[in-house]
Amino acid sequence: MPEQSNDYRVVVFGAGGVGKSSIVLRFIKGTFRESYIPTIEDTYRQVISCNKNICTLQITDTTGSHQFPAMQRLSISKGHAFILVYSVCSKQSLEELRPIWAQIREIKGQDITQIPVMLVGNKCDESAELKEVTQTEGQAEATRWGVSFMETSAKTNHNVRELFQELLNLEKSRNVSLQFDGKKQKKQKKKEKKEKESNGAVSVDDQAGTSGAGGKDKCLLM
Ligand SMILES: Nc1nc2c(ncn2[C@@H]2O[C@H](COP(=O)(O)OP(=O)(O)OP(=O)(O)O)[C@@H](O)[C@H]2O)c(=O)[nH]1
Ligand SMILES: [Mg+2]
Repeated sequence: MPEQSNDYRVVVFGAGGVGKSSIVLRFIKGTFRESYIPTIEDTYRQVISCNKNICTLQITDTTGSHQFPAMQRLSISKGHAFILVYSVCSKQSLEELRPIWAQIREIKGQDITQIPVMLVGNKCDESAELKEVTQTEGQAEATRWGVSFMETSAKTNHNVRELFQELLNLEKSRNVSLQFDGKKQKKQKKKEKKEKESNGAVSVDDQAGTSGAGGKDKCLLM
């Protein structure tokens, strides 16, 4: 298959049950489910802006428990940016990310600080007595690894959009940004759209949505 240079590919890695799918579904669809359905592999697409042009943000939600080494290597080779998720309630889930981080470094063959990589401590809504990794410990590990860090909660929607925005901000080789409507921003975006249309710009419906990605979001073409 020919390389689609218009795609910006983000890969989400982490142990089983840490909340990878929950983060992605919260971001793409704005939903959260309490029940746990392990993932084989899902890909979601969202229209974003790249160098002031339309671009597809492709998010690959990987399996936490049945990752084939060859699949993992392929995902890393093809990926432009990486989200490494652990659960703040499991120190082991943080430790399990280390080999993936090392493999990203090895496969990309460049200074890891040049690649957008975010270490994410999910489930930060959980009560203090259940937590095994403090924010300070997570941040310290990220600093050692030379990557960025954030705590999130897919459940309460804490830092989820910020995570993707921040990840795109880390991209140095092109100017990628989220441009789709959040509910809160709808009015504002409508206003912007009107203004842009009157200036001759175009608005594009979200064409994406494999695996159930909702089709309501919009992206403004500059
Ligand atoms: N309290 C809390 N629970 C969460 C959060 N995110 C996910 N969960 C729960 O954790 C469980 C696992 O979530 P998933 O998103 O399926 O985990 P996953 O990392 O995709 O798991 P695999 O697909 O097996 O690798 C589910 O029961 C979710 O409801 C969170 O932020 N807070
Ligand atoms: Mg999953």
